Amino acid sequence: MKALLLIDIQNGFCPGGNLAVPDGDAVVPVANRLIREGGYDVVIASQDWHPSNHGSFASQHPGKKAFDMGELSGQPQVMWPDHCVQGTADADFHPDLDMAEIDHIQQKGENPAVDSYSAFRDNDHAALTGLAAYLKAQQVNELDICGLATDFCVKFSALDARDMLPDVKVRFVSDASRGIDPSGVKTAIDEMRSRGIGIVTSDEILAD
Ligand code: VGL
Ligand code: ZN
Repeated sequence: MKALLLIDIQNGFCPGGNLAVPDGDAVVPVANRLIREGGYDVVIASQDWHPSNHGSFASQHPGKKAFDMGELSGQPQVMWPDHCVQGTADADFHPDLDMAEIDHIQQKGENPAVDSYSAFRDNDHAALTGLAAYLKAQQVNELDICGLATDFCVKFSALDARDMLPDVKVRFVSDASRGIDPSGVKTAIDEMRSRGIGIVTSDEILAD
């Protein structure tokens, strides 16, 4: 079974959002083409879903400002602007994303004490979201991953898919993804490639 995993295509990561990724909304039409014409059996969307006191927010750390480095759950942590707070428009999926075709929504980042870049587990690897079990139950053996942001949630989700689902062929769809920092994007793609993740474009997928 072939699955498509759309990472965090939410208002918060698009222009006008609280943690806008440059050109983030450009992934929406590409994601919609993949959803409608990519031949997937299962389509999953992850949703960054933070309580308003989430520990990744600079606002929770006196003296810190957004994009400073700090610490959370004993690990170095980027201090993010408040973003994707549960129940706010910032946390909603982009209004043009074709949600009718989404089979499963995987929320993440609900524990205020730890961040969760990956759709599979928290950054400290202590708690699982349940997504790996869901994909196993669906007998998924091919997983394409794309969305926002390449250098954070997309990369960590792809690397966790590689680690947690060793029998699944994992690919990153580059033109259906955008990143926060250009040099971080390059490093992320190199890291994914070196870990056995395929790097493909939507045209290659749609031509199959
Ligand atoms: C993300 C930073 C904080 C992402 C989520 O979706 O890449 N990045 N929360
Ligand atoms: Zn977040």
